[in-house]
Formats: sequence, structure tokens, C-alpha cells
Amino acid sequence: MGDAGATRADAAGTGGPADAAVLRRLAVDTLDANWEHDHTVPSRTLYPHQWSWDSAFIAIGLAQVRPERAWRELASLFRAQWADGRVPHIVFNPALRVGAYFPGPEMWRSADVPGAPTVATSGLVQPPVHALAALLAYRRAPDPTPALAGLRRLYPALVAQQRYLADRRDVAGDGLVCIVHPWESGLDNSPAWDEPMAAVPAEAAVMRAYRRHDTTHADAAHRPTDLDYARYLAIVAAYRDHGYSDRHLATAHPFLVECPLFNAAFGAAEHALAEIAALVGDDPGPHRARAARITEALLRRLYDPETGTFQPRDLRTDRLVSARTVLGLTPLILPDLPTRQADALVVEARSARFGVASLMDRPLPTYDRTAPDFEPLRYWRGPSWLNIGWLVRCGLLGHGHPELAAGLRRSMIGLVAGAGCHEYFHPDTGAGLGSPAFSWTAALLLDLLAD
Ligand code: 2M8
Repeated sequence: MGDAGATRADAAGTGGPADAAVLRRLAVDTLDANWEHDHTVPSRTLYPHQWSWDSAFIAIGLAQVRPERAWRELASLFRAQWADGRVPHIVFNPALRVGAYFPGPEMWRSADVPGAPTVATSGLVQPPVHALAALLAYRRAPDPTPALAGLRRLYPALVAQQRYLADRRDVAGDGLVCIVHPWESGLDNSPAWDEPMAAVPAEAAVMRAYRRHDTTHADAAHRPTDLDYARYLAIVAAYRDHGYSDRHLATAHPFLVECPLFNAAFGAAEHALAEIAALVGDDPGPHRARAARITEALLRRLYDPETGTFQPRDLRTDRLVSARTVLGLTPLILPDLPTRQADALVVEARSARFGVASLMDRPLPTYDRTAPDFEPLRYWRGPSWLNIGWLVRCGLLGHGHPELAAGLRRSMIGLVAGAGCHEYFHPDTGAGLGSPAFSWTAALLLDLLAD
């Protein structure tokens, strides 16, 4: 990032009240502009419907400034929960024209599935950060009474979300959840998925039959490729054609991966549910026990002592993937991660690959910046994203690294001070990329400013 950005970052991050007020205003205006009846769209142009983990991050920011909306945001998402407990990764706004987003409801055909809600949705899920978000929304709320009522209403749905994942998605029977599509990771085209995706048969040419919506609103060089999309569609079709039933996954599904971030969120959700249970008068014990089992399974199955980080496991080959992405750092959000592994993750975070420091010279990238295929402009293959930095910062705080957490916070605030509420940022210059008015950037900025 350039000098001007760094200066503004320091002013905002170390108590420049005027700059902080300007940034807060920008964030609130962005969230207000993206509010749509009962939810916030991630971006008016690129993502005009409701997305699952976006809504969770957004609720954390709304809790401070529009507390009533924080609970409406989560409630509208969970109204679209399927009978089996899955929380769909997209809830489609029926008021929008066909073609407002690709792939739209006509590709997913959720209405054909018994147990799907009346509103059209996708059939995939995203990292279950919602229980953590609900707990933080409660803590951030100016008035605890309505916030506690919001938590109480949401609690059974959050429990059902976890039950779906535990009962239907533990395909290997090892206590971890598997994702069945890269979109479920939230880091769609991360190099983490290159190895498992290479085994998915598809040809880029099939995309000639479709019109991609994303590349009319963003530079194609900053987005997944046509071959990526051809594979995304092939995996959706495989899942959909089995009625989104998870019974066929082990035998018939082309993409099955245990992701460190998804499973860290799964474990963090049980920790959060234990705290929520205590607040709403339920027994926290079973949540604590499940949380401990998830951390143990993550250590056993996804921790690689050779590299000192967590790596996704491809269940089709039963091998850990080799790419070192920021996904590997995210189990730091688990409060019960043992010191040995937490320390190893801090070494990895501070390495030249990720550059976390108390005074960061560049933003946290999503992929090892020393890798030959590091791509500073292409979506999740290098650029810096606020939700990931925010999660890593939570982990650093939880494991006793306040100086590193402060460095990361300053760097993230500096990104928005320098470029605005962009979707993602160039990992060298801090330039804004993707949507210029992106909701979770705004929401998490509010959270960072409040700390
Ligand atoms: C991106 O994913 C969607 C597909 O779900 C897309 O590329 O169209 C990802 O960044 C994902 O993490 C995010 O939830 C979504 C909406 O912001 O966009």
C-alpha cells in the first residue's frame, strides 16, 4: 500500500477521531444502500440476492448501528432453512428479473425438492459462522433486551444448522464436515481447490451456452475462469440431479473435501452455541463436548506437522492438498486449539507467505505470496479480503497475540481508508478490486472500528 494509504490507516487505526467518523459514515451508508426489505445484498450489481455467510458478517456490523436489522438479517436467512436443517448459500429475491445473477433459480430448481422452502434457494451451504455472528451481534447491541430475544428465537435454528452438518455431511465418518462444492468454502477459486477440481470432468466450451453475470460487472481477469465455471456447474448438476441428497455423496459426487476454515467455523459455532445456550437457559454441556470433538478431529485429520499449518483433505484421494492458502490459518479461531499448533500457525502467519506483523507493510493475502502461481488480482487466489483478516485477527486475539492483531486491524482499516468499501484489495498496493460497495467489508470495518 502507498504512503498516503498507510498514513490514513494509522490516523484511523490509532484514534484519529475525524477519520474514524468518516469511515464509520461510509460503512453505514454502504450498508443502508445495500439494504433490501429484510436483508442486505452483498453488492447491488454482482450479488443482488441474499448470501448466507455474508449475512452473518453483515449482522455483526449492523448490530452496532442498525440493531433491529441485524436480527431481521439473520431471521430472513433462517426462514429459508430447509427441513433437513441446511441453510442455503443463496436465497433468491423473487422480485428480481431472470438473469439478475448466474446461476439463478432455474439452475438450482430447489422447488422440486421436498423440504426446501417456498422461496427459491441454492442447495449448497457456506461456512457456518452464524452462531458466532449471532453471539457477537448480541454483545455489540446497544440494548441487550431485544438482542437476547433475537438470540432466543434463533437458537433452535442454529442448532439445526449444526445437526445437518454433523449428521449429513460427515461423509468420511471422522467427525469433520465435507464441502461438496468450492462455493461452499466461500473461497471459490482458491488454489486450495485446484487439485480436487482438476479431477472434475468439464470443458470451458460449455460456458458458450450460458451468459455469465459476474464478468459483465467485474473484470474477467479478476474472476474465476470459464473452465472453473464449467466445473462449478457440473458439480451443481451432480448434486441437484440426486435431489441434493447427501446419501449419494460418497459414491457419486465429484468433489468432496474437508476444509479447515469450514470445520473451524463448525467448531467455533459449537463454542458460540455453548455461550448462547447459557444465555437462553439451555444446557451448554453438549455444545462444549461437540466443540472439543471437532477440534480433536481437525488436529487429527487436517493438521500437517511438516508444514505447521492446516491443509484441506481431498476425500477422493484421501490426501492433504499441497497449496498453502490462508484457509490453513483460520483454525486459530478455535479457543481450544492447543498451544503447539496455535504457535505453529502464528509462525506461518508471520512468514513471508502471509506477512502478519505488528506493523504490516502489505495486506494479508489469501494465498502464499511467494508461490509462483500467486495472482494478485484474481479473486481468492491472492487478493486481500476483510472477512478473512477479521477471522485471523479474532484468532490472534484469542491466542494471546494482541500486537499482531493490532497490526492486522490497522492494515485492514487502512485498506478501506485508502480505497473504500471494496470487495477485495490488491495484496501489494491495497487498490480496491471487485464491487466498490461491498457489504461485509463495511460491516466488519464497523466492528474493527468499535474495538
Ligand atoms: C462469492 O461467491 C459467489 C458464489 O457463491 C459468486 O462468485 O458468484 C464468494 O466471494 C462468496 O464467498 C460470497 O459469499 C459471495 C457473495 O458475496 O460471492
